[in-house]
Amino acid sequence: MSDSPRRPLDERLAAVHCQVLARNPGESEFHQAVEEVLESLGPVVAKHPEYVEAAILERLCEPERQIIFRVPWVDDAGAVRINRGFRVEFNSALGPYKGGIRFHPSVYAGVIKFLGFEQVFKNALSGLPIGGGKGGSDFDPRGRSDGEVMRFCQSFMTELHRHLGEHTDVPAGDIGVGEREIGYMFGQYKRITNRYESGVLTGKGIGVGGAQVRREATGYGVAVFTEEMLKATGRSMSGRRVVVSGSGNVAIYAAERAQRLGAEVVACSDSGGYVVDDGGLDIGLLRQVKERERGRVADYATRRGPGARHVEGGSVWEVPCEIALPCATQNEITGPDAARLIEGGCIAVAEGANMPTTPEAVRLLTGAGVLFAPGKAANAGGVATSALEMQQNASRDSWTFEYTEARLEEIMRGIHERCATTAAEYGSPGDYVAGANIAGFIAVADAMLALGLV
Ligand code: NDP
Ligand code: 2IT
Repeated sequence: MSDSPRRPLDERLAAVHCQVLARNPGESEFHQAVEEVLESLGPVVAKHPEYVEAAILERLCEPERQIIFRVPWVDDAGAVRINRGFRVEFNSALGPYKGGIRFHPSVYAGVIKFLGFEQVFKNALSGLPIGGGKGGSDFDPRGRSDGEVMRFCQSFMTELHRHLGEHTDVPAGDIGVGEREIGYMFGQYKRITNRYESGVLTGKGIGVGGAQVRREATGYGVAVFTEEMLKATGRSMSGRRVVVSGSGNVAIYAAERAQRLGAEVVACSDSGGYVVDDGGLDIGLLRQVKERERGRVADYATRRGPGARHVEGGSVWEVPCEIALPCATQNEITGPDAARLIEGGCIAVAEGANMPTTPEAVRLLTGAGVLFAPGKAANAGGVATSALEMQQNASRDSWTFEYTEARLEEIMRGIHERCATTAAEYGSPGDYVAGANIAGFIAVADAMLALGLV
């Protein structure tokens, strides 16, 4: 649940909120994601009674389908293990359900539902024909051998495959799921169905139908969105001190693209601590340690030498910066972290992760005039490039890195523009949270109206 007093909701929205709390007890992340959207929608329901009459909000908050299943597998010692698998097919008004799969011990229904709910708006905002969904498991890949990960992925897909299809539901990666896991899942899907249905999963390796730039897309998109946001106020990233949290897929490529824009990226983290590298992160070394060796940021610091120091435990938000790019996980920037960022001279926060900033922190940051880009907008480059992968798979084509990157950048600039103009139109100029929520909502709501009560 949110850790700050909420703005009072319009009574039609308050009724939806009550119903969500009653129907989904204990799912605090889902409650938080819904509250944050409802808080933006007052001016929309006032202007568009047709959305209220058709119960669009009640329908949007109730997933179209939720699948929970047992995932049995055998570890390297021969012991039988059981995990829980999820796929929440949230909304298909705009296209097939689309969204990642997360493997992390913290996964439960509330996490998958918050992610699926966010995905609906994010995907709509991208302007591409994709609905929203999310999946995952409480499986912890940390310390598991390659064989164990493969057997887990195969068992997970043995159940999930019956719910998927290139026109039905198209998963991709998220925390704990990258090209390796997508490859094993696609292999199992192909074996069970006897179909080389490339468009059923995105984030595949380049050699098995994957798209150029998908690996880099989320992080690149975050940096491009941040630059657009700064540009709108006559500033830029160049020469500015940036801190990134996490050191996974999103963090690495956000850091790389920020460097290309001239920023000094001085810190990143993992769940064990953070590294400060005053010379600027060495992306080649970071990729070697994290992607190829599956190591820790502590290993990066050791290998990097005296310029870099590792701080065991603690929060990376202790490191002063002008631009903060949270790219690890939900609720990682708390109120006290936000206060520290403001004090340290932070001018912009862009969410690479999904919902990494608590409501209290968002309120503090925006209240202090810090530019704030919500994940639905800032991290949409990943799923947008997934949609480009689906497009290439459907036409049995493959595009160059340069062409795909140009498409991604055009999409990110379009999302920025849509957020900014929508926020201004609905009376909150400069409020990217309102802009993203309202623009995403209207696109889905109009599609739902057009499709009737289904
Ligand atoms: P990865 O698994 O590649 O990396 C996750 C990183 O975040 C790791 O450094 C991990 O550290 C850290 N992390 C994860 N959970 C926690 C936690 N509970 N506490 C502290 N650190 C944590 O995942 P991604 O980079 O793909 O995803 C990162 C975020 O970006 C997520 O919120 C995801 O939903 C979001 N996202 C991802 C997209 C994608 O295309 N992959 C697209 C859009 C958003 P450790 O290894 O120690 O766990
Ligand atoms: O949160 C996200 O947008 C993702 N994990 C990517 C989803 C996708 O389908 O590429």
